[in-house]
Amino acid sequence: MPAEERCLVMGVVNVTPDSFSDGGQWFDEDAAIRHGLELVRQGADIVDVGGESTRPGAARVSLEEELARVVPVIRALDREGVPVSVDTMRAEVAQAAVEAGAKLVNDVSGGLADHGMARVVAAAGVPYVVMHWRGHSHDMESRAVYADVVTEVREELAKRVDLVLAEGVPENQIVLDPGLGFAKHPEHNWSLLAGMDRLAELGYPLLIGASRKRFLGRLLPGPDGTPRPFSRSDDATAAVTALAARAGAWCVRVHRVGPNADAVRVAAAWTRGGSR
Ligand code: PMM
Repeated sequence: MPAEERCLVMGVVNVTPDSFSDGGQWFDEDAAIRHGLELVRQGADIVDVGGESTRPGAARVSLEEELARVVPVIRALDREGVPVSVDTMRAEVAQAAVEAGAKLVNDVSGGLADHGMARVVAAAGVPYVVMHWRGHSHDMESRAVYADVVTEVREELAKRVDLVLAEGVPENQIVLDPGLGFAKHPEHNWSLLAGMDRLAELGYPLLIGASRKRFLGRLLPGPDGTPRPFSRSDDATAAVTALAARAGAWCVRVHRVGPNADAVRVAAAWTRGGSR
């Protein structure tokens, strides 16, 4: 991926009834399209359209249902000139999404859920986000066992990269993602953020998806110890964005674009030591 002047902002449109923070809000096709356009107005560089919830414990949707949710939204946003990515673990969905205009494939399973994915991405010639993943949502909690999370995530990502390269995806199309919250407990997520430089040593751009995740709410409990709800963790998300951008992240994936678009600009000015 080309080096960008600043960290990119990927805005999320979950066309699902059950995603963790925005499930049901953009399930209707027109609402999803309007929301994608609004995210661009707020400063999103890319809009990530997904049709399958990956919240812990979520059941899978059928291929037909996933296609019906994402393809019309991607086609409509592409017609409006919006750069769209598709958030899917299925090669057939990635293929249909690219045909509908998607410019990037974001695969939370890093190719593990569907072994045909890398080949589809290679043929499509689009960037491929390979996320660290250990299993589907219904049992990912049991897989959150690490002796040294940064070393293990790094090694497992490096193995995924080898396989993806062997399937023909060019090196310069690969983006890596530590997969915050996916088979990770809060302490694992913080270790991975603190260890971003060790992940960057693999030599690929990094995407960070911390937005509204539970580990932020757990860090900021109310006076009675109850974790803060995701609906009030957008400020914490923007703080992670500023720090991740300053640490060299290529892109952040966020639900509320405005404050995060500001945060990446602040980080860029800080890094440059100037506003231009
Ligand atoms: N997180 C979610 C969905 N897709 N994609 C990438 N690359 N990285 C992530 O961390 C990620 C993702 C889950 O978030 P949501 O369901 O709350 O949008």
